[in-house]
Amino acid sequence: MGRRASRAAVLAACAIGGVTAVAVAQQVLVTPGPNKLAYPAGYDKGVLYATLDRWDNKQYREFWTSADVVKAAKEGRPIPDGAVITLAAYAAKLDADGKPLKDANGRFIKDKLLAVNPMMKKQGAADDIPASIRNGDWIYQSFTPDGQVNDKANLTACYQCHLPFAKDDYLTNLAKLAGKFPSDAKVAAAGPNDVSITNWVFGPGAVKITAGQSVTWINGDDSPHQITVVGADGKPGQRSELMLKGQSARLQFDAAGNIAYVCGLHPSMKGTIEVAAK
Ligand code: HEC
Ligand SMILES: [Cu+2]
Repeated sequence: MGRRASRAAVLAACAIGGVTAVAVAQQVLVTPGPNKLAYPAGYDKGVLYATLDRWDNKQYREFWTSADVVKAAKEGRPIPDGAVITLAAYAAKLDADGKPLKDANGRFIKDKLLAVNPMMKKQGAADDIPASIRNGDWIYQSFTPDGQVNDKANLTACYQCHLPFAKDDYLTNLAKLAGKFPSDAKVAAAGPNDVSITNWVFGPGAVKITAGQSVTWINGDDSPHQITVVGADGKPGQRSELMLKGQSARLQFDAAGNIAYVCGLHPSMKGTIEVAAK
């Protein structure tokens, strides 16, 4: 992960965790260490249960795990103890203008491996993780492509970003693992105050409403999104529900003013709302 990626992670951590989480990020160093979560050698001999084109950072990502984990998710059982899920992040191949190239199916084409980021569920392994950010029995680690621990990775952000997904065993996409993910979702904006999210972009990026009205966002992406209003002080304010593909969320705005918002999970996604007085 480059410097930009880790800065984004810190930002997201702020957006997700609120003020207390920011304090935690600065004071507590979470170091599960390579001895607890070693490089998941041979991860790419397991099950590739999902791939993802990340339009926001021009990455192509693969998600790997073992057959028993997929089976448990499909049968609606808890993720088994010892489960390892690995995210392999690749740079997408770009054209001369820096735009991602697409294959015959319109998907990104993978270029260089950038990072191998596993998470492991193991009883006892997370006992030294601060309670404010603990994700049950899960621990996280980040490795460089050559299998070394990436000591520049912000592991605290892993915990903070996955924390809101507690009801899905801290997985951002349990539905994908269970094979229940909608392959297609209708996201055409229905009302004047609707914003569709397509390819990590808010459309339209700017909406105008009158005080007391609400805005509805509809997620058409394979990744979850969460609207997070940026307060006047730059700190995260009002937040929406998490939206998986095909899901929507609504926020009401009662005070006149100009509002800036980001996606709490992908802080490079930005939009604005102009709220006129009634
Ligand atoms: C900015 C928020 C954020 C941070 C920080 C973050 N993740 Fe995630 N993670 C996500 C999202 C969103 C997904 C869904 C796929 C995507 O968008 O790439 C995901 C997916 C994953 C998955 C696939 C399993 C699943 O369904 O959740 C693994 C494994 C994973 N992340 C590991 C890590 C590790 C290890 C770190 C820290 C080095 C980390 N993540 C940091 C948001 C985050
Ligand atoms: Cu997002």
